[in-house]
Amino acid sequence: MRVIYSEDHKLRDAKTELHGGELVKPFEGPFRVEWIRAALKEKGFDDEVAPRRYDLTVPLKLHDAGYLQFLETVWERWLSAGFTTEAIPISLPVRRSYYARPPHNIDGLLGYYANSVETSITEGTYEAAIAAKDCAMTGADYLGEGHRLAFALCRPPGHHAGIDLFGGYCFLNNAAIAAQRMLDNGARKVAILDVDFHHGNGTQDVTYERDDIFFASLHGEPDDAFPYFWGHREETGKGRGEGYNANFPMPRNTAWPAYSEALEAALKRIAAFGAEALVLSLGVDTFEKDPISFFRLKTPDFRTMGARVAGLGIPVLTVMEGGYGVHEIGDNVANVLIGLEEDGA
Ligand code: SP5
Ligand code: ZN
Repeated sequence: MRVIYSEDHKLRDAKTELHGGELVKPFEGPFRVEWIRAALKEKGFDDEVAPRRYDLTVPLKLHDAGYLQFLETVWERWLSAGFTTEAIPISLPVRRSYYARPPHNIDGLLGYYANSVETSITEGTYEAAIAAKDCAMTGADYLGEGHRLAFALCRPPGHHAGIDLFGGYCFLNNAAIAAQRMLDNGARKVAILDVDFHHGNGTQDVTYERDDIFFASLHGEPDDAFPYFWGHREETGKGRGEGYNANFPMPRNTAWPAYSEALEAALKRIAAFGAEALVLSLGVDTFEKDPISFFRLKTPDFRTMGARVAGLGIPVLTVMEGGYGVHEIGDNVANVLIGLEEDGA
């Protein structure tokens, strides 16, 4: 299958992440995609292409215009305010912020648009995020042109990016943007299956009131895992979107047997929805050696995962999300793609 990759991901290379009370080297860095590309090449995925370029029409159907404006200008405004380091919010509108509105001050605006504060904004972050969503949109267009499978090697990831919120290393919701593009290309129903270890709170946010995008997420239970405040089973959608959101939280040390049961349940819901295409929001931070997560999947499990998803029998665009720390992330991603190419039925 084709791999869509942009060099522009390197434009985001943050030096800081707030972790355990310290500023550390970020878990999410350019090295991740280099490891993944190396494994893909070794496994024979050599059809790598650059993304096409798109304007903001599709992202504006999911994200708030003021938020996109903020992303585009925040770095320059941060420097103009006299700051010299990477941008980190300090004050957020939380409970009882009755009159919260976007402040003029860039320091305040940063908190207004944040859903977590480990994600420093740097020079080049916006440009990298734009290239990542272009990778996802290109993948959506390949499916529209008749390909059964494609892989958008997006970086930075996207599934924590909400309507007007960044965080969790995410800025633009690549997976949801791809799903929207598929709908704009003529699909009537698209599903997003999020297998990143962390709940896809951003994807849930941008799809929560919609009945044309079904969202299912398998993740560490919110009582114990980032992003903590979303991902409960009770979150099932709202308005016309009621019944079109399905969360599958799982406890510490979940391994393949229990994980695969949740996966089957999610796939059943997607089939019942009648999805014409699937966006697989792929984080491999469910791996047993992931440094910030607590599931116990093993490298061969990812191949089984891909094969089971292929069993849906619909076109699948895989969009890269998380997966950290160890070189094995490359083999784990490759295994999902190998599984997808098998007949999983
Ligand atoms: C795309 C994606 O996977 N984003 C994840 C962002 C998570 N950032 C916060 C991580 C905090 C982890 N704390 C766990 C400590 C383990 N010792
Ligand atoms: Zn994750």
